[in-house]
Amino acid sequence: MRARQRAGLGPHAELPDAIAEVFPADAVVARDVTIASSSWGNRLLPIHDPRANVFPRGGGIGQGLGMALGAALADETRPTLGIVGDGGLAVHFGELMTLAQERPWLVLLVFNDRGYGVLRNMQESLGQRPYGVDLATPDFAALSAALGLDYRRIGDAGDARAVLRDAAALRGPVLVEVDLASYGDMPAPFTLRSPYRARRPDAVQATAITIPHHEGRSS
Ligand SMILES: Cc1ncc(C[n+]2csc(CCOP(=O)(O)OP(=O)(O)O)c2C)c(N)n1
Ligand SMILES: [Mg+2]
Repeated sequence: MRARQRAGLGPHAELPDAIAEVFPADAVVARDVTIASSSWGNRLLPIHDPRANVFPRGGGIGQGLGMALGAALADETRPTLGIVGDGGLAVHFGELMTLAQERPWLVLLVFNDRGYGVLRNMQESLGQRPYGVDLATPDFAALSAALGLDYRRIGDAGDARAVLRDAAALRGPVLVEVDLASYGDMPAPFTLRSPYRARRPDAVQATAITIPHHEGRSS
């Protein structure tokens, strides 16, 4: 299963390998709901301690940075890794100011595909034109500089190990952008099975709706 999972990731398979190599086995990995989590973060990262595995099972985007901050502030003896998408991070951009203020040992890995990637992929897989999924995204280097945060960029699978090692060695907050425009795509775009597929007009089946007759009631 792991081999099959990896085969679908192409150059992205380098990322869980690099994380497992660079971060201590008991480092918390707090993940937002993003393609990086759904495709490999929740599936291929080895978890050695259940307390190191933080993920919002309810599926709401935006909580990742807050959870990573809490974990990093609770244990300052080792680095914490946060995995977020550009869209999920935007929901709680203000938490970046908490990161800049409290300065925990947190590597915040931001997957920047300039949009709600998983929704864009789902729309395209349904033959639709992307709608409402291409987001205005900040210049993360400039944003980090404005907040006094260290910044690093991963633009290629070959960068991943060295950049993550350098970032984790800073012993403080650092925003690491994975620039997906230059990193390269997965062999097949990642999608979730759409609950709407069955509801397309050509797939709708007539359903008899029966309204129960309340026998014996006078009204
Ligand atoms: C609060 C909330 N709003 C909307 C959604 C629907 N949703 C699921 S994934 C997603 C895209 C998130 O974008 P990003 O964080 O950039 O991750 P990407 O899919 O691009 O990897 C959205 C909007 C959600 N899960 N939770
Ligand atoms: Mg995105």
